Formats: sequence, structure tokens, C-alpha cells
Amino acid sequence: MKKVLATFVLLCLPFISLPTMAKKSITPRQQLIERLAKIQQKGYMYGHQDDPFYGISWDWDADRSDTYDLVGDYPGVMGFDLGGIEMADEKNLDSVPFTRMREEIIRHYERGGIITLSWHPRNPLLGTTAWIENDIKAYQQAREALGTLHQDKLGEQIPVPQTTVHSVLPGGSQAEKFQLWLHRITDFMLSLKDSKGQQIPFIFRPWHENNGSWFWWGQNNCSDAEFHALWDLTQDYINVQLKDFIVWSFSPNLYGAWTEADWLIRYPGDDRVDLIGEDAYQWGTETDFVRGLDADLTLITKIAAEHGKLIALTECGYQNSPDATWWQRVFKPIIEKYPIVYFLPWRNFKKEHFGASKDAKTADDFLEWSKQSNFLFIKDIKKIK
Ligand code: BMA
Repeated sequence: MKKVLATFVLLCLPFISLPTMAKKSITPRQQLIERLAKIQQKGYMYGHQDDPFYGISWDWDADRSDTYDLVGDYPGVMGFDLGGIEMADEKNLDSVPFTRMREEIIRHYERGGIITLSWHPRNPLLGTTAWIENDIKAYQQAREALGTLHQDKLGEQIPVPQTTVHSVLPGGSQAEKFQLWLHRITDFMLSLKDSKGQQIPFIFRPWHENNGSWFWWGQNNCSDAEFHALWDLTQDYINVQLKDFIVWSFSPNLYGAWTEADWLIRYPGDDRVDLIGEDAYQWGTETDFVRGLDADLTLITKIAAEHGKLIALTECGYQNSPDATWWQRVFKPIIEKYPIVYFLPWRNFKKEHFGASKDAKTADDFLEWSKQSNFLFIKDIKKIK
């Protein structure tokens, strides 16, 4: 009898253990992708950049959040920027100490939240910021000074002045420095461990807004081939150690006039992207914003369905919320037409704020919207694993 039982158990073993094994073998990255898909079935999450560091009327208080102060809950998604980590700086480009950032990432993860990281690295060739337009004089001067130098050094096949992106690719004048930058950003990412010592999975959104030309990796500042090489170099380097923990987001900027073929030119590929994002601010008129965002989200929704990807508004907002009714009157009707999993207004920094806050003109409007059952904050997503 014992033998029969043993044989029976042995025969059943594959059936008993398979589901458990399958569950165990899923990586934290896949788990996060699946979690996002489940959340999307319930609605869309609120995200906010730099939420626990400062708000419209305060900065650096412990345990404070403009979102929490207004709606009584934290955003589902918190965004943090790693600009400065490449230089081994102690603080990021917006004066956030990296040690504090790490602490808040862990806290948010442990309260059931989702983390997204962006990176505005300095210009590795010219030593200026990530933004060409903000720094145009310094940029031009550095460019002129370097143009001839690189022609001498690298020969006539290299376009002069050489693009910054070209300079970081293998064989380029800044290739070695860029390896160090990748090493430093990877190191910081590797240091994101929860209190049990487990690596924290996150969404990473490098080389964003690439269809504009304000960043050194932007449309007119590198060729399509250079852009792809930059993406691949970055992803392949970081993925050596973190491929099971990163959900990769490709996020061009609001444009409003793409064809599918054009949009796909700089798309890194289905094997390289998990989430299709878009950064979309209302900088101009309401009509242009609504028309553009509607067109882009129609296209992105179609591409995402064809390629099996998630979609999100990875940065958004109307700076300083001049219109008290903007969230529900302008923004909500567009985003509710599409299967976005979250939208993330940029930081609330005194004179430059985008997110919800008691101190914003839009407070009542946002508070009312936040009570809608498909608008998700931490309490709504905590149990969705
Ligand atoms: C921009 C502005 C800047 C900031 C940068 C990185 O949109 O908010 O002030 O330094 O993002 O967060």
C-alpha cells in the first residue's frame, strides 16, 4: 500500500509542483509587468515626480506629500530622477540627496507602490547639462571648441562637429567616460533593496522625449542609427545585472502628427521595450493639447495592442495649474478614452508645479476626481500583486 501511495504521489508530482515552480520562476520584472496589466483592468494610477521631497509650499519635511495632504493617500507611482549620479554627485540635478532618494524608493515600494526612474545626465562630450536650449551659449562654445579637435583625432568619416551620442559609442572620444557613467547608474540601481535585502523592480525610462531636439540625444542631435546604438548600449550594460528587475519604458514627447511608420523609426524594438509611454504637457493652447494628445494616444494604443505593450503618460501636466477646472474638464476626458495604466505629473516645486496639491488652484477639482473608483492610489493597488 505504501508503495502504491508513493507511486501515486510520484506520478502526481509534476502536476502538483508545476504551478508552484512556474510561479517561482517568474522574474520581478515580469511580475511588475503583469501587475501593471492587472491594475490597468481596474483603472489608471496617479503618479507624481519627487512626491516625498517637496511640494508647492514646503520642502524637505519628513513624511510629507502634496498628494497625501490633498487626497489622503500616496500616488500609485512615484518618479525619481538620477541626473547627477553619473558624476558621482551626492545630490541629483534638483538637489535631492541620493541617499534620501534611496530611502523614499524603499518606503514607497514597501507601502505597495511602483517606482519609475528617469535620467537627465549631463552632456558627456561638452560638459553642459542634458538640455541644449537651456544652455545654448555654453553648448555652442563647447561645440565649436571641440569640432576641430575631433576632426583631427578621428578622421574624415566622423561628421564634424561630431554628435554627442556618437562620442559615447564604442570607439568614440567619450566612450570610456560613458562606461563609467553606466557603471555608476547601475551601481545606484543595484543598491535599491528592500528591508529583506531583495532587489526592488522598477520602470526605467531613459532617453525620453527623443523626438524633440532639446536633449543631447534628441531628434536633430543624432542619427536614427546613433539613437538606437545609444539605447542598446545603455540597456545591454545595465541589463547584465538588472535584466530581471527593470521594466523598460520608451517615451517620446507629445507630437500629434505621427504616422505609425514614423513613430516606429526610433522604437528600440519589442524585445527591448515593455511599456510605451508619452510625455505630454499643455504648453500651448488647450485645443492644440487636446487634439495632439488624442491623436498620439490613438496611435500609441494601436501600436501597443499590435506589439503587446502597456501604455502610460510618463510625464504630463499644465504648469502651475492656471485653470481650476483643467483636470476634469480637459485632461480626464482624453485619458479615459485610452487604456493608460498611469499618468505622472512632474514635480511640485514652488514656482514650477504640475501635480495635485492643496496649494494648487485645481485642488477641489482634483479631490473630486480622486474619489472616482477607477482613479487609483496606493490603497487601491496594494492588494493587486
Ligand atoms: C524639468 C524641470 C527642471 C528639472 C528637470 C529634472 O522639467 O522640472 O526644473 O530640473 O525637469 O527634474
